[in-house]
Amino acid sequence: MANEATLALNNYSAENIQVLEGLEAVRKRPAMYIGDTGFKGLHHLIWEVVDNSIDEAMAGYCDTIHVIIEEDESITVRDNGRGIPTGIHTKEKRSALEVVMTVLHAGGKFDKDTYKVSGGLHGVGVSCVNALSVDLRAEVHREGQVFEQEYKKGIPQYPVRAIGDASDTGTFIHFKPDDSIFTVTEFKYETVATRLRELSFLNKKLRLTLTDMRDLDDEGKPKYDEFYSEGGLVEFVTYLDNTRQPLIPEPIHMDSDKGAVPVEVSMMYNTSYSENVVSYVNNINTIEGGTHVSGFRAALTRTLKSYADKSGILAKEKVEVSGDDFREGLTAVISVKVQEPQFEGQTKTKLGNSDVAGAVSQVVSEMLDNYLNEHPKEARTIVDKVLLAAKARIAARKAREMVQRKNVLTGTGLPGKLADCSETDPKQCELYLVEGDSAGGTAKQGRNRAFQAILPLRGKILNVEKAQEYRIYENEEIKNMFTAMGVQIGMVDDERALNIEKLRYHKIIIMTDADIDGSHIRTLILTFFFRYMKVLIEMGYIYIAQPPLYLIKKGKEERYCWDEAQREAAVLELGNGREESVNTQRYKGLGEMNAEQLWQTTMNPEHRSLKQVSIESAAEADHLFSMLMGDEVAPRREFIEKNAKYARVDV
Ligand code: 0RA
Repeated sequence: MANEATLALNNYSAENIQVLEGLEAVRKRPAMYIGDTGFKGLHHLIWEVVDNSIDEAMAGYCDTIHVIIEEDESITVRDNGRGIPTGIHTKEKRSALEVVMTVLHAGGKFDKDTYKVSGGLHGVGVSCVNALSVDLRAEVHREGQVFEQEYKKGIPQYPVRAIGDASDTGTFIHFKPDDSIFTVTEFKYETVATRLRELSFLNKKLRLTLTDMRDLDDEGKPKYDEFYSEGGLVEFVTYLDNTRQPLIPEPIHMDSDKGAVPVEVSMMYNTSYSENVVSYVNNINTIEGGTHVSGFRAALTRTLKSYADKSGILAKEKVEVSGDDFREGLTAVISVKVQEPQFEGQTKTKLGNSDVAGAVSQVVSEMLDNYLNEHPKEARTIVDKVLLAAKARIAARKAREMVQRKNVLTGTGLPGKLADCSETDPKQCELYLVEGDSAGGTAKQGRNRAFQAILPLRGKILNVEKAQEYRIYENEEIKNMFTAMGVQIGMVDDERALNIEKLRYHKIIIMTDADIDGSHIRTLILTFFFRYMKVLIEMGYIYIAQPPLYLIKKGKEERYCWDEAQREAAVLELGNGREESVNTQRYKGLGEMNAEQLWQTTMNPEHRSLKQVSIESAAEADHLFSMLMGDEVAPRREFIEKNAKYARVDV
């Protein structure tokens, strides 16, 4: 880098020194700009480039965006917008294209009229992608001509040049991430597809395509998907709820771009007990919610309550209805566009702008009130559901108070089954959630008691997808998890919130058998974390232990293997490739290992491999869990059949 920078400096003017310093800052501290240099950061490069095209689409000039994963793990993004301007930028004295590609945050600066609101979570612009790519080529079709410029690690290789005629307009960016910066270099099709699907719902009538040149079929055709939504958020909630039973025939849609903040909300009621509100600011998923979600909730409660009051239903029933009750069985998508979003919270995905609450609340109050008045039958169904929820909630509160009071009475409040560790700094502490008392016993013997705690879970834990909230407080295994972890569910501003101030472990490791039952139990536990402790997943505290699948032995030599490739390598090494000359043990359960083996293979931080659970897309995860654990059998069967050969579900 230093060499290239000096070389290029010779023929660059003073302004460009700043540019090089900017690009160098990105290369020195990439994580500051794109979050991390692993899987997430790598994919962030695509989002950053696609975001620029989405801006062009939101401005009304682009209706198609193509994304191609090339065979060599480089990426092409192409749109049919106006094309990045190529003329000389008056202040910078060089092509605007070069400025956009090399100056941090230069994205749409010189076009005040462009309504620039998109931008990835970090919103750093395409120049960061350029700085972190060994090669990048930009091609612009504009004003009848084709222009191009190429860069290496962000440094232009020649001035922008015209190379031919064009009859269309658009921007084409092809980049190859620098593998000396990224620890992961392989793009994952499903991750890109999920995000493009989400973007198509959030930006109706925009066509997004994905092509994977690494994955050709028998006829040489690459894997391909097209994402297009005519109805936008209405189709999004319908998609999210397609595994649940609807309570009303159609989603309720609310939309307004009259005010300072464009607001779009689509909501549906189903017969389940869970609340699923997915929210976005400038196409970014706000996992922790924020002012737009508060505004929505306030308006929902106020409007439904006032309708129920007016219709006299509430007076008849003597239950005290709270905000939560209006959201049982609710699936909603909220999308707002905010000029200068402020993100706060534990994971910087909580909208802080206070004026947005009022804007959302106004739109929702007005349009929901209209809906209720025009649809008396549906309105009645919703209010009845709310009343049922209120009654169940009162039962839940009693159950919850019982649990929490009991903890106070027993002093430390720790469950008897927990074998705690001696270390008290949560950052150093690990909690293993282990399937079954017998494996739990082995883990207790094998662990390092200084920093590893063991909580055995007996058999199947409650399926929270099908249970009302109060039932989780009656479930022994779930209660034990709450108390062992030191977290509590309480109400903050009329919202159910998880208090993690006293969280006792920063690694919570799910350890189950490597068979069907084990994977079912793992999914049950993950569903519980997803529905009730999502923030722990978001903080990166939840892990899955990876016990080995095989032990290959010959004489005194032993090799543990975690996959088929390792098994073959071990057979080659110990048995010269002959299966019959080695002893192969296939581990089905943790119980087949003794304490020492379990420690060496699965618990010892020096040898073990842990899989960190992350939520790539909250909407997609909701869809997955409701399908895997919900009532409808058909979609689940279809999913399992489709994914059978992978026999693994990534969440
Ligand atoms: C600045 C100004 C204009 C368009 C763009 C940027 C633009 C950027 C990107 C990035 C990817 N695709 C893009 N398409 C357009 C407007 C220029 C005009 O007035 O014609």
